[in-house]
Amino acid sequence: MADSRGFIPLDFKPLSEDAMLQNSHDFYQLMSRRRSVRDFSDKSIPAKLLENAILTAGSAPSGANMQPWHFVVVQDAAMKKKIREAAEAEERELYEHRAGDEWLEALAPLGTDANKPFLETAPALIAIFLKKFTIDESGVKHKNYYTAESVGIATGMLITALHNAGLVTLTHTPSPMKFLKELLERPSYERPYLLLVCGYPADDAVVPDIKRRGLDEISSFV
Ligand code: IYR
Repeated sequence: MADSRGFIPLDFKPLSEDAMLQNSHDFYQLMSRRRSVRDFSDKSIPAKLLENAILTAGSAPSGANMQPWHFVVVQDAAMKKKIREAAEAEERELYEHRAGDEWLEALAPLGTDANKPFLETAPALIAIFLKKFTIDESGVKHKNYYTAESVGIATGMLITALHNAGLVTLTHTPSPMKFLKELLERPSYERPYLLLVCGYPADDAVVPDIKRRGLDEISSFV
C-alpha cells in the first residue's frame, strides 16, 4: 500500500556477505564470457526469451522515469533483408570513404568489412529507438531527460539479459541509421540508437583474440 506521498516499501532482499561475494564472483565469471559475435546460426529464439530480456531492459533507471526507449524486434525475413541491404549500403560508404585511416586501423583486429550477412542469418534484430519525447494516452507531448544515458543503460541491461539467457549478440551501429526509422516506420520524435543482432552462435563461430583491461587500468579507488 502506498503512503500519503505515494511511496511503497522497498522490495530489498538482504543477503549474507558470503552470498554477496559468491554472487558477484559468479556474475563476473558469467559476464566475462560475453563476446560480440558475428557468426550466427539461423536457429530461432523462443519468444519468451526476447520478451523477458526486453522487460529487463525496461527496468533500467531513466531520467525522471520517462523510460525513453522503444524496442522493435525484427524476425520477418523480408524486413531483415531490407535492413541488411540498407545497412550494407551505409557500411560501404563508411569503409570506402567516411572512415579515415586511423579508424580503419582501429577496426582491423576485428576483421569487419561492409558485408553484414548476419543481419539476415540471425533470427532476431532488436532495433533500439531513443524517444526524445513521450506522447501520453491523452496525446500530450512530454519532454524526456538524459535520453542517451537512459537508453545506453537499458541497452547494456538488454545485452546482459540476453547473454544470461544463453544467447549471443552483436551491437551493430550502421552509421547513419536513419534508414531504420524509415523502414520500421517510427515516429518523428524517435531516433535510432542501436541495432542489436541476437541469436545462437554458428557451430564454427570464432571471435577475435582480444583482451580486457585489468582492474588497475580501468579504475582507481580513492
Ligand atoms: N559500423 C561498422 C564499423 C565498425 C565500427 C566500430 I567503432 C566497431 O567497433 C565495429 C565496426 C561495422 O559494423 O562494420
